[in-house]
Amino acid sequence: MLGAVVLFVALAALIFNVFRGGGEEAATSTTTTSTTVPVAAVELFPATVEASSFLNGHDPENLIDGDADTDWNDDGARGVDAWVRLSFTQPVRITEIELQNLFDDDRFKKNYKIQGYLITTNDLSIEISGRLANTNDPQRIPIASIGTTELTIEVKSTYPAEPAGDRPPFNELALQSVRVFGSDG
Ligand SMILES: [Ca+2]
Repeated sequence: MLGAVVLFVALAALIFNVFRGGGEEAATSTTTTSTTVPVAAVELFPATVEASSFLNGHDPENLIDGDADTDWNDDGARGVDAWVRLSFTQPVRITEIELQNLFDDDRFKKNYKIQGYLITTNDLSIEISGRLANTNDPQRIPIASIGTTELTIEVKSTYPAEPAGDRPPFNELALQSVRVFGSDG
C-alpha cells in the first residue's frame, strides 16, 4: 500500500514537472540589448508626393515646396477617401511628421480639414492613427520607422468647412504642408 502511494506521488510529481516545465519554457523571455546610438533628427525631404486627387493649382507638390503661399486641396470631395503619399529615394528613419493647416484664418475655416488620420509606412507593420486638433498651429505626430521609402497619410474623418467672411465655404479639404523629421543614416 505504501509502495503504491509512493509510486502515485512520484508519478504525479513527474506529470506535474512535465507540465510545469512546459510552462516555464513558454514563459521564458528573451532579452535583447540595444546598441543604437541616438542620432539628431533633421528635416527630411521627400523626392515626390502624390495625392488621391487635387484641385487645379493646388497640387500635392505644394505640400513640400517650402512655400507658405501654396497648398494642397483635394478635388472637391470634402476629404472623403483623401490620401497623400510621400516617397523618398533612400530609406529614412522617421521620428515625426508635422502637418500644417492653412495659415490664413479665413481660408482655414472655409476648407475641410483633417480630423482623423491613419498613417502607414512601407517598412512598419503597424498603423498610426489619431486625431488632429481643429487649429492652424503646426501639429506633430510621432513616428518610429526604420527604413521608410513611402509614407501614406489617409484622411479618416474631417472637420467641416465653415463660412468665413462674406463668401460661402468650399468643398475641398486643404492642407498647407507636411514636414518630415528623422535621419537618413
Ligand atoms: Ca507650400
